[in-house]
Amino acid sequence: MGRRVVLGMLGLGVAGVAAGPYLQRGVENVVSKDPTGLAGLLPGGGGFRYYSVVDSVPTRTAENYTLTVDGLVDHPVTYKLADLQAMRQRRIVHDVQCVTGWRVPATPFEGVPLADLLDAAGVRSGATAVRFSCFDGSYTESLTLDQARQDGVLVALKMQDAPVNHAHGGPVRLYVAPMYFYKSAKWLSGITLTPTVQTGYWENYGYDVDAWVGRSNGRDDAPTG
Ligand SMILES: Nc1nc2c(c(=O)[nH]1)N[C@H]1C(S)=C(S)[C@@H](COP(=O)(O)O)O[C@H]1N2
Ligand SMILES: [Mo]
Repeated sequence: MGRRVVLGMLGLGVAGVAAGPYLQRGVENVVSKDPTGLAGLLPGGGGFRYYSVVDSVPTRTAENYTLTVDGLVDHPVTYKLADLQAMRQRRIVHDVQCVTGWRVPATPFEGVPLADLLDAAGVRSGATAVRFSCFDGSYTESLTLDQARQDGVLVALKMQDAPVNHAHGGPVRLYVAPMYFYKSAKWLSGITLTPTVQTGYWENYGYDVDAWVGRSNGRDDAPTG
């Protein structure tokens, strides 16, 4: 279901959505097993909320998905899905926490540690940060190189022990376990090593670049749910 349709059903304007993840609260579509999606329209339903900053995102499959690692690296490379599947996989079980306050406890994510992809590319000495781009054509994110090398950072191929589905950013999304979920870029298509941090989509609207859960965004006491 497209965002406009959801908004229309709720009788809300588009302006509120454009303002940011806080204000999306209540108009997000929960991605649930309900094929109609209608259960997800109930605010505070407890599950994941669906976020996209664009109205529609192309579908990518094993046949046409690619992930490029470039920028300040010795060996720029473009992976297909099968290449990523053939690499060492790591499974993490951690709470998902959105900056708006909703949380999904103990969610398994599985994929390639970002550190492994950085090592394979050979990070050059001038790089201090990583920029992520997405095949939705709009969303971007960033991490410092130190953050990117942390254990809890995966190029995730699985979520809840199943392939990451399209709504959740499949076939490949970023997962940054220790940070608010806006760092976990969906529909990941590019990893670029940069000389300095290039702020991401929501960060350009004032959200913290260092988005540690519980230590940023002034929402540390936000109620969950
Ligand atoms: N490409 C892309 N990635 C994104 C977003 C987005 O709008 N576009 N939203 C972010 C935010 S604010 C959240 S809370 C999560 C939501 O992930 P979900 O839709 O799988 O629940 O994705 C993050 N990654
Ligand atoms: Mo979010």
